[in-house]
Amino acid sequence: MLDSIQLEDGHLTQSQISRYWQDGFLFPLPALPDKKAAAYRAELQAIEADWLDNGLPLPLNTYKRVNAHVVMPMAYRLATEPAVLDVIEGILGPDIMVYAAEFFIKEPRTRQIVSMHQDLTYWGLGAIDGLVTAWIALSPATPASGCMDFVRASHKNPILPHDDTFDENNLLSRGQEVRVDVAEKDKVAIELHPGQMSLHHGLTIHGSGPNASDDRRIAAVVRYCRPDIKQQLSDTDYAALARGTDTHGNFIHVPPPAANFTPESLALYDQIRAQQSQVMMKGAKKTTSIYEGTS
Ligand SMILES: O=C(O)CCC(=O)C(=O)O
Repeated sequence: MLDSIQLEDGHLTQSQISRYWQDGFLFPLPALPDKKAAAYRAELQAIEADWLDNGLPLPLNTYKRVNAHVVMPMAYRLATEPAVLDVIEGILGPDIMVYAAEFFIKEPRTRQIVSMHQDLTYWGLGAIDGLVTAWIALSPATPASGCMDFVRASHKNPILPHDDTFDENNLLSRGQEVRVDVAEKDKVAIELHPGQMSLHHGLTIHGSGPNASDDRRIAAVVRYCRPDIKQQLSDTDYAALARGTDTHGNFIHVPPPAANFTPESLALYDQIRAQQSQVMMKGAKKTTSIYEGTS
């Protein structure tokens, strides 16, 4: 694994920003000190222990995998970590919203994968530059544990055709796979230490293999956007203002949850779920939900 790219006063330099726009990704970047990454992992695991059978309306996995920041304060806190936002500013500018925060978890020695895809395919936001994903490692991400693979400069493509596989071992809602054969030599393995992160553009082709290691592979995945981007397939969408101002009004603002799974936050979660699954499932060949089969 590589040492983190050196930031300048916590911010990306001009040449690092150029590299992001050239490659469609950038890594490994510092996100959290080791101790903080371990503390977030412990906090997540405490929620897993406390809430697995605690009468939640939906399976706990669902809340972890989609829009965790709406119902879990630690996910909101992680998504708005100042050191991460300082880096994101170099890509998006001073006004930053959290569009989504999700935990992508692969248990030890399991077969779950993520097929090669472009994130923006089903989000109804268009083929935009105003969204970037930070993939923050909370455990080691290596080829053995199923780290992500990126295809360099693939973000220069438009949204490409995808096929829905609905494969049960796929962590994506529709098992969507880009209709392009990606050669092994074109995959860049995104190895990260706990506390490091990668950034990727919403059109970058990426995926990941199974976790053959003895540890869990845990990532906090945060999608940041500029307030001027707009949902194109429905009247509303939701995002949390993390830094700066929103003078556009394109999003209903998500507040930080007061505690884990409060009745208010669960109600908001359902509202967002209804809107986003309607957008995401437009054109699906088989009925499913972005909140089903997620783990
Ligand atoms: O965690 C993974 O393996 C894939 C995550 C992913 O597809 C994403 O962050 O966009």
